[in-house]
Amino acid sequence: MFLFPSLLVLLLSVVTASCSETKTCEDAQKTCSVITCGIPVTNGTPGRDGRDGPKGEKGEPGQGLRGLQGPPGKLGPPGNTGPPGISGPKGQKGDRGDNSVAEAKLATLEREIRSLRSELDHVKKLQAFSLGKVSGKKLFVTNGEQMPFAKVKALCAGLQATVAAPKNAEENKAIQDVVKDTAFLGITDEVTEGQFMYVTGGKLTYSNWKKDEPNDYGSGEDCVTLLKENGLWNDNSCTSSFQAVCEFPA
Ligand SMILES: [Ca+2]
Ligand SMILES: [Ca+2]
Repeated sequence: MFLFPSLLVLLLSVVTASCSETKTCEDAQKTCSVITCGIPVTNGTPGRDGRDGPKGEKGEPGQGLRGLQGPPGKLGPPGNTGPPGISGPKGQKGDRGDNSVAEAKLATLEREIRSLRSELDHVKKLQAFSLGKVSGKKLFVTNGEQMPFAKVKALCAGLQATVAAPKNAEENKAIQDVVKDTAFLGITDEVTEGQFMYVTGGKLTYSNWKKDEPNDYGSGEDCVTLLKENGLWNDNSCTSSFQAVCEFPA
Protein backbone atom coordinates (compact mmCIF):
# COMPACT_ATOMS: atom_id res chain seq x y z
CA MET A 1 0.00 0.00 0.00
CA PHE A 2 2.93 2.32 0.80
CA LEU A 3 5.01 0.79 -1.94
CA PHE A 4 3.16 2.57 -4.79
CA PRO A 5 3.72 6.24 -3.69
CA SER A 6 7.39 5.50 -3.21
CA LEU A 7 7.73 3.98 -6.70
CA LEU A 8 5.89 6.97 -8.18
CA VAL A 9 8.21 9.46 -6.53
CA LEU A 10 11.23 7.44 -7.64
CA LEU A 11 9.95 7.29 -11.26
CA LEU A 12 9.26 11.04 -11.33
CA SER A 13 12.74 11.73 -10.00
CA VAL A 14 14.35 9.64 -12.75
CA VAL A 15 12.22 11.27 -15.49
CA THR A 16 12.87 14.79 -14.15
CA ALA A 17 16.56 14.11 -14.00
CA SER A 18 16.63 12.87 -17.57
CA CYS A 19 14.50 15.83 -18.86
CA SER A 20 15.97 18.82 -17.03
CA GLU A 21 19.52 18.41 -18.13
CA THR A 22 19.41 19.76 -21.71
CA LYS A 23 15.81 20.76 -22.44
CA THR A 24 13.31 23.26 -21.14
CA CYS A 25 10.34 22.05 -19.37
CA GLU A 26 8.13 22.74 -22.36
CA ASP A 27 10.37 20.68 -24.57
CA ALA A 28 10.37 18.06 -22.04
CA GLN A 29 6.62 18.16 -21.92
CA LYS A 30 6.53 16.98 -25.49
CA THR A 31 8.51 13.92 -24.76
CA CYS A 32 7.70 13.48 -21.13
CA SER A 33 3.91 13.81 -20.93
CA VAL A 34 3.78 12.76 -17.33
CA ILE A 35 5.70 15.83 -16.16
CA THR A 36 3.73 18.83 -14.85
CA CYS A 37 5.54 21.99 -15.42
CA GLY A 38 5.83 24.88 -12.97
CA ILE A 39 6.00 22.85 -9.80
CA PRO A 40 9.47 21.66 -8.93
CA VAL A 41 9.55 17.96 -7.71
CA THR A 42 11.44 17.09 -4.62
CA ASN A 43 12.32 13.58 -3.22
CA GLY A 44 9.89 12.23 -0.58
CA THR A 45 10.87 10.74 2.71
CA PRO A 46 11.89 7.00 2.65
CA GLY A 47 9.00 4.67 3.14
CA ARG A 48 8.73 2.26 5.94
CA ASP A 49 10.67 -0.99 5.92
CA GLY A 50 8.92 -3.82 4.19
CA ARG A 51 7.66 -6.89 5.91
CA ASP A 52 10.01 -9.77 6.67
CA GLY A 53 10.21 -12.20 3.84
CA PRO A 54 9.28 -15.91 4.12
CA LYS A 55 11.61 -18.15 6.11
CA GLY A 56 14.41 -19.54 4.03
CA GLU A 57 15.20 -23.21 3.60
CA LYS A 58 17.36 -24.89 6.18
CA GLY A 59 21.00 -24.52 5.36
CA GLU A 60 23.62 -27.28 4.99
CA PRO A 61 25.25 -28.42 8.24
CA GLY A 62 28.38 -26.53 9.15
CA GLN A 63 31.84 -28.02 8.69
CA GLY A 64 33.55 -26.99 11.90
CA LEU A 65 36.54 -28.99 13.20
CA ARG A 66 35.65 -32.11 15.21
CA GLY A 67 36.76 -31.99 18.84
CA LEU A 68 39.32 -34.47 20.30
CA GLN A 69 38.02 -37.79 21.64
CA GLY A 70 37.37 -37.62 25.36
CA PRO A 71 38.90 -40.07 27.94
CA PRO A 72 37.21 -43.51 28.32
CA GLY A 73 34.40 -43.70 30.86
CA LYS A 74 34.57 -45.56 34.20
CA LEU A 75 34.48 -49.36 34.21
CA GLY A 76 30.93 -50.58 34.59
CA PRO A 77 29.89 -53.12 37.32
CA PRO A 78 30.63 -56.82 36.57
CA GLY A 79 27.85 -58.70 34.92
CA ASN A 80 26.09 -61.73 36.42
CA THR A 81 27.81 -65.13 36.17
CA GLY A 82 26.67 -66.90 33.11
CA PRO A 83 25.36 -70.52 33.06
CA PRO A 84 28.02 -73.28 32.89
CA GLY A 85 29.14 -74.21 29.45
CA ILE A 86 28.60 -77.56 27.83
CA SER A 87 31.22 -80.17 28.73
CA GLY A 88 33.88 -80.60 26.09
CA PRO A 89 34.51 -83.90 24.33
CA LYS A 90 36.56 -86.53 26.17
CA GLY A 91 40.21 -86.32 25.26
CA GLN A 92 42.25 -89.15 23.87
CA LYS A 93 44.17 -91.43 26.15
CA GLY A 94 47.60 -90.02 26.79
CA ASP A 95 50.89 -91.72 26.08
CA ARG A 96 52.43 -93.87 28.71
CA GLY A 97 54.74 -91.76 30.83
CA ASP A 98 58.48 -92.11 30.88
CA ASN A 99 59.46 -94.43 33.73
CA SER A 100 63.11 -93.51 33.65
CA VAL A 101 62.72 -90.75 36.28
CA ALA A 102 60.75 -93.01 38.64
CA GLU A 103 63.26 -95.83 38.14
CA ALA A 104 66.13 -93.48 38.95
CA LYS A 105 64.38 -92.37 42.15
CA LEU A 106 63.70 -95.99 43.08
CA ALA A 107 67.34 -96.87 42.57
CA THR A 108 68.36 -93.95 44.80
CA LEU A 109 65.93 -95.07 47.53
CA GLU A 110 67.23 -98.63 47.35
CA ARG A 111 70.80 -97.40 47.79
CA GLU A 112 69.71 -95.30 50.78
CA ILE A 113 67.89 -98.29 52.32
CA ARG A 114 70.98 -100.49 51.94
CA SER A 115 73.06 -97.76 53.56
CA LEU A 116 70.61 -97.41 56.45
CA ARG A 117 70.49 -101.17 56.98
CA SER A 118 74.25 -101.29 57.14
CA GLU A 119 74.27 -98.42 59.63
CA LEU A 120 71.54 -100.10 61.70
CA ASP A 121 73.52 -103.33 61.83
CA HIS A 122 76.48 -101.38 63.08
CA VAL A 123 74.37 -99.68 65.77
CA LYS A 124 72.95 -103.05 66.84
CA LYS A 125 76.45 -104.47 67.23
CA LEU A 126 77.48 -101.51 69.34
CA GLN A 127 74.31 -101.90 71.41
CA ALA A 128 74.95 -105.59 71.86
CA PHE A 129 78.47 -104.84 72.94
CA SER A 130 77.43 -102.23 75.49
CA LEU A 131 74.04 -103.45 76.69
CA GLY A 132 73.15 -106.89 75.53
CA LYS A 133 74.23 -110.24 74.24
CA VAL A 134 73.92 -111.59 70.74
CA SER A 135 73.15 -115.24 70.18
CA GLY A 136 72.48 -116.45 66.67
CA LYS A 137 69.89 -114.11 65.23
CA LYS A 138 68.75 -112.72 68.57
CA LEU A 139 69.88 -109.77 70.65
CA PHE A 140 69.08 -109.98 74.39
CA VAL A 141 68.96 -106.69 76.24
CA THR A 142 68.19 -105.79 79.85
CA ASN A 143 68.02 -102.50 81.70
CA GLY A 144 68.76 -104.29 84.99
CA GLU A 145 65.41 -103.30 86.56
CA GLN A 146 63.14 -105.71 88.43
CA MET A 147 59.38 -105.64 87.89
CA PRO A 148 56.28 -107.92 87.75
CA PHE A 149 55.84 -110.00 84.59
CA ALA A 150 53.02 -107.84 83.21
CA LYS A 151 55.32 -104.79 83.24
CA VAL A 152 58.12 -106.75 81.59
CA LYS A 153 55.78 -107.64 78.71
CA ALA A 154 54.68 -104.02 78.37
CA LEU A 155 58.27 -102.76 78.48
CA CYS A 156 59.42 -105.09 75.71
CA ALA A 157 56.32 -104.43 73.58
CA GLY A 158 57.04 -100.69 73.85
CA LEU A 159 60.49 -101.38 72.38
CA GLN A 160 58.93 -103.47 69.57
CA ALA A 161 60.54 -106.51 71.17
CA THR A 162 59.35 -109.55 73.12
CA VAL A 163 60.26 -111.03 76.51
CA ALA A 164 63.40 -113.12 76.19
CA ALA A 165 62.59 -116.77 75.48
CA PRO A 166 65.56 -119.06 74.75
CA LYS A 167 64.99 -121.74 72.08
CA ASN A 168 68.28 -123.53 72.64
CA ALA A 169 71.21 -123.80 75.07
CA GLU A 170 73.21 -121.10 73.32
CA GLU A 171 70.40 -118.55 73.66
CA ASN A 172 69.87 -119.62 77.27
CA LYS A 173 73.56 -118.96 77.96
CA ALA A 174 73.39 -115.58 76.27
CA ILE A 175 70.53 -114.55 78.57
CA GLN A 176 72.36 -115.86 81.61
CA ASP A 177 75.37 -113.74 80.62
CA VAL A 178 73.43 -110.55 80.14
CA VAL A 179 71.38 -110.60 83.37
CA LYS A 180 72.71 -109.66 86.81
CA ASP A 181 70.06 -111.53 88.79
CA THR A 182 67.08 -113.84 88.36
CA ALA A 183 65.11 -112.77 85.29
CA PHE A 184 61.70 -113.46 83.76
CA LEU A 185 61.48 -115.49 80.54
CA GLY A 186 58.66 -115.12 78.03
CA ILE A 187 57.17 -118.46 79.00
CA THR A 188 54.03 -119.19 81.15
CA ASP A 189 51.39 -121.82 81.90
CA GLU A 190 48.73 -119.17 82.50
CA VAL A 191 46.42 -120.66 79.84
CA THR A 192 46.58 -124.28 80.93
CA GLU A 193 48.17 -125.20 84.24
CA GLY A 194 51.24 -127.36 83.78
CA GLN A 195 51.40 -126.72 80.01
CA PHE A 196 54.07 -124.07 79.50
CA MET A 197 54.02 -122.06 76.27
CA TYR A 198 55.82 -119.10 74.74
CA VAL A 199 53.94 -115.84 75.32
CA THR A 200 54.30 -115.26 71.58
CA GLY A 201 52.50 -118.58 71.00
CA GLY A 202 53.46 -122.21 70.59
CA LYS A 203 54.58 -125.06 72.82
CA LEU A 204 58.08 -125.19 74.24
CA THR A 205 60.82 -126.56 71.96
CA TYR A 206 63.55 -126.21 74.59
CA SER A 207 63.62 -126.16 78.40
CA ASN A 208 66.23 -126.06 81.18
CA TRP A 209 64.26 -126.79 84.37
CA LYS A 210 65.97 -126.98 87.72
CA LYS A 211 65.47 -130.21 89.57
CA ASP A 212 61.93 -130.57 90.99
CA GLU A 213 60.69 -127.62 88.93
CA PRO A 214 58.18 -126.58 87.80
CA ASN A 215 56.30 -127.20 91.05
CA ASP A 216 53.55 -124.53 90.91
CA TYR A 217 54.51 -123.79 94.51
CA GLY A 218 52.21 -122.18 97.07
CA SER A 219 49.24 -120.37 95.62
CA GLY A 220 50.52 -121.17 92.15
CA GLU A 221 53.44 -120.30 89.95
CA ASP A 222 52.69 -119.65 86.28
CA CYS A 223 55.70 -117.61 85.11
CA VAL A 224 59.23 -118.86 84.41
CA THR A 225 62.47 -117.37 85.72
CA LEU A 226 66.09 -118.02 84.77
CA LEU A 227 68.59 -118.21 87.61
CA LYS A 228 71.68 -116.11 87.12
CA GLU A 229 73.98 -118.53 88.93
CA ASN A 230 73.38 -121.57 86.72
CA GLY A 231 70.93 -120.66 83.95
CA LEU A 232 68.37 -123.17 85.22
CA TRP A 233 64.63 -122.49 85.15
CA ASN A 234 62.11 -122.25 87.99
CA ASP A 235 58.41 -121.55 87.79
CA ASN A 236 57.64 -118.49 89.88
CA SER A 237 54.91 -116.02 90.79
CA CYS A 238 54.03 -113.65 87.93
CA THR A 239 53.36 -110.82 90.41
CA SER A 240 56.78 -111.06 92.01
CA SER A 241 59.47 -108.77 90.60
CA PHE A 242 62.43 -110.06 88.61
CA GLN A 243 64.72 -108.63 85.99
CA ALA A 244 63.34 -107.71 82.62
CA VAL A 245 65.12 -109.06 79.53
CA CYS A 246 63.87 -108.33 76.04
CA GLU A 247 64.90 -110.01 72.80
CA PHE A 248 65.28 -108.30 69.41
CA PRO A 249 65.92 -109.87 66.05
CA ALA A 250 69.64 -109.25 65.51
CA1 LIG B 1 51.76 -123.10 87.11
CA1 LIG C 1 58.64 -123.13 91.28
